[in-house]
Amino acid sequence: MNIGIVCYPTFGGSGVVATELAKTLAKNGHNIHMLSYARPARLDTLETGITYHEVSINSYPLFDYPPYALALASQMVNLIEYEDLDLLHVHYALPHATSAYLAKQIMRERGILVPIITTLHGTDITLVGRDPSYKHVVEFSIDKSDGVTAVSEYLKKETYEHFDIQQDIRVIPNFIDLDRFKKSNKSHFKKAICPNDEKVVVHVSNFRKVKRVPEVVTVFSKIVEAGIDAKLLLVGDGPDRQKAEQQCRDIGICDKVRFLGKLEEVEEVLSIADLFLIPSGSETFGLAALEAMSCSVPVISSNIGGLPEVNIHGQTGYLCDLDDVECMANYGVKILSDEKLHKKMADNARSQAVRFNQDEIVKQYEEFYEEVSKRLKDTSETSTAS
Ligand code: GMT
Repeated sequence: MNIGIVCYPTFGGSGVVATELAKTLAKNGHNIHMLSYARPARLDTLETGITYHEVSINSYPLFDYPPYALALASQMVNLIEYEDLDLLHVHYALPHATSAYLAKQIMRERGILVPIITTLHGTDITLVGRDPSYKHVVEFSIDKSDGVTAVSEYLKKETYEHFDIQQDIRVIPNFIDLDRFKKSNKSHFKKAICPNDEKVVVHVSNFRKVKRVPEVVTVFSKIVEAGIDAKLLLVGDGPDRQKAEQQCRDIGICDKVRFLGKLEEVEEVLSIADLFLIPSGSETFGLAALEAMSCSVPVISSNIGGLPEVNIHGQTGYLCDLDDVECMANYGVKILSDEKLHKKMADNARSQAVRFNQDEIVKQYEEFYEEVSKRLKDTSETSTAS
């Protein structure tokens, strides 16, 4: 199939999922056209089977806010027409589903019918999408998509609860490349970071408030206070970094905490990790937790959103109530001080990650593409005949 994939390019969930999906679809023989306002972080320049198209937005003195959604729709029209797209798959509803709806209507006027699939990821439903300034348009655009997927059962439920949507939402969970994200021997790296064989606690995020990075530091300091000799590696960057740095100075644990910044090869850090912390205040899936689990790292997370669908309490790690740092620290100490328990949870974490095997989940997308395309074709033939 000729498939258009639209996403945000930044580090972070939906862009990563869209890009990994594009790569696997290309590997499976599809012809992929990716559309974004910048090259997606995980998309290499010479990726076989994928052509990258950039949305260009012309500014004009009248535009305090350049109309990105319109530029995107126009570029979608170009792709559908000149690249002969069979289907357009947009990731994150806002404004991608709206631009896609507009592009589809323009193409319909020209006698071409292209199915639109929207994948809901996170704050497009749980936060910004339901803001009164966007809600009506988001609701309408999702409902007008020909197929809608959500990355977890939780997100599907949230969508129905907060939007008046008649569409059937298919849950297709996020997935993981098990060959890339697996524990590998990084003893030189471990030795450099932990010369005294300290335990390694890791957190990976974009350091937005919702990720609760200061809580990660608090939990870690409590683990150390309880007598565990450990180091904390923080991967990523964002608004809460300075706050977390100051907190380390205040508590006096700077020598135990390393801020590694944004990294491409997260799996190298995860390979030396003994524990992963993700105390987020909102998380529809928690791709970062899945990446850790795939590298055989037990996870301690908050018990919110889609996290319980990924991290299984008492098996792959532990879940604690939101903001319960005592609970997270106690479980941290428990895992890090009991080798047998750690080994069992590490093995379980990898087995659980196997359930999200990239090849299997991408197959679900391909089947959904076929199903939605057929449904749209059948409906349009019926309405033409009557
Ligand atoms: O919605 C966001 O805040 C960012 C979002 C994204 O689209 O980059 O992340 C969401 O999508 C990821 C991929 O599906 C999920 O793994 C994350 O849990 C989810 N983030 C939130 O719900 C905060």
